[in-house]
Amino acid sequence: MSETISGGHLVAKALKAEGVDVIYTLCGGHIIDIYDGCVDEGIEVIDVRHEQVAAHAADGYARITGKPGCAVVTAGPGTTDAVTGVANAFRAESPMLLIGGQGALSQHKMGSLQDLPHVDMMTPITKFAATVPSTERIADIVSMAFRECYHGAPGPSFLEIPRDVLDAKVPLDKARIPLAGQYRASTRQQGDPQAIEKLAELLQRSEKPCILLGSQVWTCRATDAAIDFVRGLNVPAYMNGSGRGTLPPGDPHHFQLSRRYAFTEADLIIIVGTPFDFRMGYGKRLSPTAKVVQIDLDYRTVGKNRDIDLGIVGDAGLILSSVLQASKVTDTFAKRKAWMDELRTVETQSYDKRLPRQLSDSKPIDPYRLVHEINEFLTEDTIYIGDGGDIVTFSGQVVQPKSPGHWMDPGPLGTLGVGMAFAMAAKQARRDKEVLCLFGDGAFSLTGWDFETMVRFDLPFIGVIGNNSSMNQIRYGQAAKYGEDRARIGNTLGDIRYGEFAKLLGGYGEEVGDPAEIGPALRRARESGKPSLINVWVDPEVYAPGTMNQTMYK
Ligand SMILES: Cc1ncc(C[n+]2csc(CCOP(=O)(O)OP(=O)(O)O)c2C)c(N)n1
Repeated sequence: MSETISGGHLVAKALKAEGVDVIYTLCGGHIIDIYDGCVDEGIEVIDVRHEQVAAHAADGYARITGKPGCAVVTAGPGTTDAVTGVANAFRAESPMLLIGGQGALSQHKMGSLQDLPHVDMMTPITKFAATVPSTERIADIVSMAFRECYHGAPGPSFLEIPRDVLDAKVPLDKARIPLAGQYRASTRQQGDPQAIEKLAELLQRSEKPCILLGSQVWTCRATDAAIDFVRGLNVPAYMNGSGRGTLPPGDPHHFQLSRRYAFTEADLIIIVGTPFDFRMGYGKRLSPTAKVVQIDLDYRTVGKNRDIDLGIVGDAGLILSSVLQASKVTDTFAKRKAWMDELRTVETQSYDKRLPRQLSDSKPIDPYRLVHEINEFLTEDTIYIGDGGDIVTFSGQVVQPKSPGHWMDPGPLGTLGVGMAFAMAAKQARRDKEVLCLFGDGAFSLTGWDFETMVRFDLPFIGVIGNNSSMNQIRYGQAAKYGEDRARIGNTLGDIRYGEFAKLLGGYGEEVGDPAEIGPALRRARESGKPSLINVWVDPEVYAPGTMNQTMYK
């Protein structure tokens, strides 16, 4: 009799072929055979307290490692709980696979436990969503789902595997089992050579260029190419999303606070790997006389929401390298020195204006002081994660990651609750790194129970809560729109001592009310070697300028 294999073991073999070494999950009877397969293949199983966390962790794992992340959840409520994580990965262009259980095919539409139309639900927020129809096809369809994750800009895929399909055994020689490295090709695209020549010409003529290095610079692992580009052609660089940290703070080409000025004054604006969405004012805040060039992995993103002078579709690294090669570097350094100096002056003025707030000794603590202390505390090896509203808006202005790939935020879905999951994935994938996550108290309370998972799996990280006992970003809008006396509806939180919560769950915790204690408390958390929460009581009456400028409140 020929050797047989079950569906769950086929899933594990396909994951292994893809290089996935961990799955994030919350158990259910529909999916246990996958766990058993993971045991055989040496794939770690990290079980969390909420499926949203499992899906966010798979997203975070993909961002950190460059490999697709994988979450496995049970049918029905397990899959619906994971929807937010998949949606976040979809908007953030993060390649991950969610596998959901499903009732047995033999009981299709009979009202089995936890039966729901998962594929219909997932189709609009994935690049690929399908039911696996037979045990023999399981590993093949898993490999197909991974391939789909990398079509154009990356994104998530979803598969549901009915219980009888997953649990059945089939002869090993009847199933296609993909071999590592042999079932999908590189999708890196070089970009149209004519367009590359054209950009080189535009750069040659430009006196005041600037470049925005967006998340795809990290997705494409284009850091070196981007650095060579900006240094070789003397172009001031701004960074957003996962592109932050491409250049280290202090680098002569690293700019941040003068972005609006640069976008208004530049004669050439190159946007790399970030869409003209709300974060970019839909592209409307760029100088009307500047030449605008957009480089993106996704053809559909180029020229969306505003016209451009040149679009190039493809891999950020390959394109920036080719443009540099095609450029005749002559007197660009001398030519653009005045422009670089002009931007540096604007940058320094903004920084100096804000510095007194960053050094403020006031009590309750000014949120600017908190994010300043965090910025001072970060090392080249600290991965920084932001999860919250107003407090994270403050941090976006002040915290600068010191290395590429060391910044994680939810991305354009703006999902609260990603922080614990991203910390979990980052620490699990990179044990050599320090992980620091800044939470709003509102954001923390969405997924905070998974602090216990961090303890259980010995994943030390430094959690900082900017605690204002409110959902302040929303409260600001209510006050602005309806007046102070109606501003407290639906956004008030209890005064929770999260430092005690951390200790209760087996971690390290502290309460901080004195600004001078923030730095020492962070250092003690680092030294504890445990998952930690430093609960910092910040002034609830102070709002970030970014929050106050949001047009939806006006
Ligand atoms: C899952 C989710 N629910 C609701 C929101 C809307 N929202 C945006 S900011 C915010 C307040 C967050 O409060 P907190 O984390 O305490 O940060 P704070 O604004 O107080 O600094 C809310 C509820 C969201 N972005 N995501």
